[in-house]
Amino acid sequence: MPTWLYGTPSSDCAEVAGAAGGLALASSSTTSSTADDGRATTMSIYKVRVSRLFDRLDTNRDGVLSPDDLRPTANGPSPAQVLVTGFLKAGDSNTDGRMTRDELLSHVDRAITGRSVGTLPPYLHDFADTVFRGMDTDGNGKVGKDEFAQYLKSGNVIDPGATDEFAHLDRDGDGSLTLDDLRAATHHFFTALNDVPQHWLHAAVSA
Ligand SMILES: [Ca+2]
Ligand SMILES: [Ca+2]
Ligand SMILES: [Ca+2]
Repeated sequence: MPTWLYGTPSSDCAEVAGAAGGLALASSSTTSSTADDGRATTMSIYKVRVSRLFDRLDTNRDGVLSPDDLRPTANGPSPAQVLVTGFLKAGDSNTDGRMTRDELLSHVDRAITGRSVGTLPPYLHDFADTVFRGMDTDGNGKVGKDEFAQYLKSGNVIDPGATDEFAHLDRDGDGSLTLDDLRAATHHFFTALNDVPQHWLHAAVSA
């Protein structure tokens, strides 16, 4: 029985895992659609998000995260490189250089769930920093709405309403995002038990 399923009768496990896999095939579907299948709700919403992230990062579709999923980049590590490298360093429990979905989900449970922003694993801060630098194209230390929209576009995120996430991420509502906003958004993505912005992160890992 996968360690990330708590209190679930073992007969449900395969179907819950199947629901997560199904999300991979319909990555543009909304989280709420999983509620159609009552069993899928036994997986916490943040794990559904992380499971989708796994599918996006597994670019060679072999069912594990490894260096083989990473494309070389010209200007320093990409957000996807920061994440996959961080996951492997911190959560590859059997140290075979590959991380399965279950290993990732149990790493999230062990090292991320229940932590504050300040005590997140350092690689998640590096991730937020890397995304922020990518968004702040004019380098003024803030991300404006146009920079945010351009970032989504460059990550091929064209879902209607994706740019509306800006208002949720801009916690003080002053029309620009700070690095702290991005760190908070990263924390929410991996821990929040409610629906939180995720298009920005999808753009980040496909850029
Ligand atoms: Ca892979
Ligand atoms: Ca800027
Ligand atoms: Ca702001």
